[in-house]
Amino acid sequence: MARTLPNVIVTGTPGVGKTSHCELLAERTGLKHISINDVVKTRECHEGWDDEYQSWVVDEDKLLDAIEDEVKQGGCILDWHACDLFPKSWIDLVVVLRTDTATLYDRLSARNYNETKLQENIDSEIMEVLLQEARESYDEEIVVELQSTSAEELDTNIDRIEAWLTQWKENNGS
Ligand code: DAT
Repeated sequence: MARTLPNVIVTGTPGVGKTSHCELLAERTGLKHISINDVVKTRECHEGWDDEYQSWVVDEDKLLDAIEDEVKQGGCILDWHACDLFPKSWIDLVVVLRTDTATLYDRLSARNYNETKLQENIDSEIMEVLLQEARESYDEEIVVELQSTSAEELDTNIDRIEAWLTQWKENNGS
C-alpha cells in the first residue's frame, strides 16, 4: 500500500543536531518523531549495555519489528545515529546533518562523554561515516547533506524539509 505521508530519516554523528531538528520538524509538520534511542530503551531492543562505549548493544531485528507497523503507515521521522538498517522501501528522504569538529567537541563535552566516546564520534564526523553510510544504503537522489552548526542553519534546514514535504504531497496526490 502506498504511503500518503513520507518517512524521513534524520541522521548524523551524536551531537550534530538530530533531536533539535526532529522536534522542530514534528512541531511544524505534524510528522511523528520516533527517537530510535527511546525505542531501543523502552521496548528493550538490545542485548545489554556496553560499558566502554556507554551505549546499548542494539538488537536490530527486534528494533525493526518494534517500529515496522508504525513506519509502514508513513509520516514518521526516524532519529538515529545510524541509517543502513532501515529497509529502502520504507524511506523517502534521508537527511544527514553535519557540523565542524570544534562545535561537535563542545557539544559532546557538554554531555560529559568519556574520552573514548568523544574521540570516536569526532573521528566519525571527520571521516563522514554517516554520509557514506547513507549514500551506500539509499538512492543518491534521496540523500541530503545539511549543515547544523548555527541556529540559523537549523531554521533554514527545517524550511527546506518542509518545502520538500509539500512537494512530496503534491507529487503523491495527498
Ligand atoms: P543529536 O540529537 O544529534 O545528538 P542534539 O539535537 O541533541 O543532537 O544537539 C546537541 C546540542 O547541540 C544541543 O545542545 C543543541 C545543539 N545544537 C544542535 N544543532 C544546533 C544548531 N544547528 N545550532 C545551534 N545549536 C545546535
